[in-house]
Amino acid sequence: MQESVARLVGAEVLPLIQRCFEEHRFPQELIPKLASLGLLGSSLSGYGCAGLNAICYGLICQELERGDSGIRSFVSVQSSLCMYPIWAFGSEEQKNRYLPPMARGELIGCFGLTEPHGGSDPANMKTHAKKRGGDWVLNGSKMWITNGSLADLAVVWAMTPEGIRGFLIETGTPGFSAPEIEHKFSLRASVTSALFLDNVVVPEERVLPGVRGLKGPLSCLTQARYGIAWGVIGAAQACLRQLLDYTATRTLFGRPLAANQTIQVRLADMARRITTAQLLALQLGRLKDAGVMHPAHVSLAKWNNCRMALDVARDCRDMLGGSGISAEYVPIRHMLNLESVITYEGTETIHQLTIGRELTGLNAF
Ligand code: TGC
Ligand code: FAD
Repeated sequence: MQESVARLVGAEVLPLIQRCFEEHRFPQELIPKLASLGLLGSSLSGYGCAGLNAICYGLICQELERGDSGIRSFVSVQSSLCMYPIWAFGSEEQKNRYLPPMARGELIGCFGLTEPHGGSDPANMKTHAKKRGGDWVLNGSKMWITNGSLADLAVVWAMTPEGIRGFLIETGTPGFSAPEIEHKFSLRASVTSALFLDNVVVPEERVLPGVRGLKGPLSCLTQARYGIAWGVIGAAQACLRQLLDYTATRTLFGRPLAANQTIQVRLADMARRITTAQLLALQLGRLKDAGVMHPAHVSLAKWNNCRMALDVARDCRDMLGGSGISAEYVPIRHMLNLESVITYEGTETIHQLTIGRELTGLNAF
């Protein structure tokens, strides 16, 4: 699976991604190719999904993010944030209606949790749903939503008198709009949007029956954060790979840059950090496959591996000198993307405080 995805990234992603990043465009033409390899909902079983184990899913994320974080984001959101809650908490009718076309890439999802007033504290949710006869009426807004403007289906979390619940909103529903957020300096090859809900009517059969409360969206985040912990390794690998070529061929002071001790120390340190991040992700995958992975394990890996990848990308950018600011070289694109990746799915501080709470038993949020 890893080799198949690596081939796809080499043949289909790398030739166009720099241009997409510059043009602020998500390459939608890749969706059928991602789907035909079974990469959408790959770790779910049944309903046209591939049923792969957690380590396979991780390796898929790693290879995709070697191409660009935006491509891995697309797959994460479709698989872990949209298909997973339908698979885990949906009715049979909802699963049959949505999962097979989502696995085929014919129906695209987005996940609306974050709100404009503060994404780190989703318990303080303002978007609300009120019962009207057999329907729900939703009002509110969501911010920074990946895939928002290209989605056919939005999984929106809203406060109800019964606590937070998940609503499946087909995006043509009157009162729903999803304008794209422009002028981003990060994840430019990914669609990010706001969602507005103005008296959106959702029938009861489009509410996820299997979960109530914040643990619904947080369980989805656990799945997606797991994929990120693997994915960022690919971004760091791509930076180091290019730096090895560059430092081998650039001659300064009469010798290859790579022949300097301080350069070799920095390269070696990157290999150390990438390898330990990969071992952490591998062990996390083993725990997940054994059914004993805890959200705090995921926080540790998301924090460590995003920090590792961002530091590696920045250091690679530096060792490329002036060339490091050019889009011709991958580190600056990965570095800019990783500024989002370290923020979304729980900022670094959120994951540090999660581990702090686990260690001390005291809630510092
Ligand atoms: P807290 O009291 O800790 O928990 C409430 C309930 O949820 C359960 N729980 C979890 N369940 C599953 N997975 C997890 N990771 C869980 N964490 C907590 C918990 O057991 C409890 O259940 P119950 O039955 O007792 O009710 O809640 P809190 O309000 O104290 O919040 C804790 C905190 C700060 C960690 C949480 O709010 C948080 O994670 N904040 C960060 C929000 C975040 O990450 N947002 C991401 C939005 S989506 C996104 O960024 C997508 S980007 C995708 C892409 O493009 O790739
Ligand atoms: P805030 O929560 O306002 O945080 C601001 C700062 O305060 C951060 O540094 C944070 O670490 C710090 N902070 C917060 N609380 C504390 C505390 N208790 N102690 C100390 N410091 C604290 N969301 C979705 O729902 N769906 C998506 O698909 C999605 N995609 C995204 C794509 C992109 C490109 C980006 C950038 C974001 C996306 N998000 C999405 C939103 C993302 O999850 C949030 O940006 C993130 O959770 C942080 O929320 P915030 O931006 O409101 O920052």
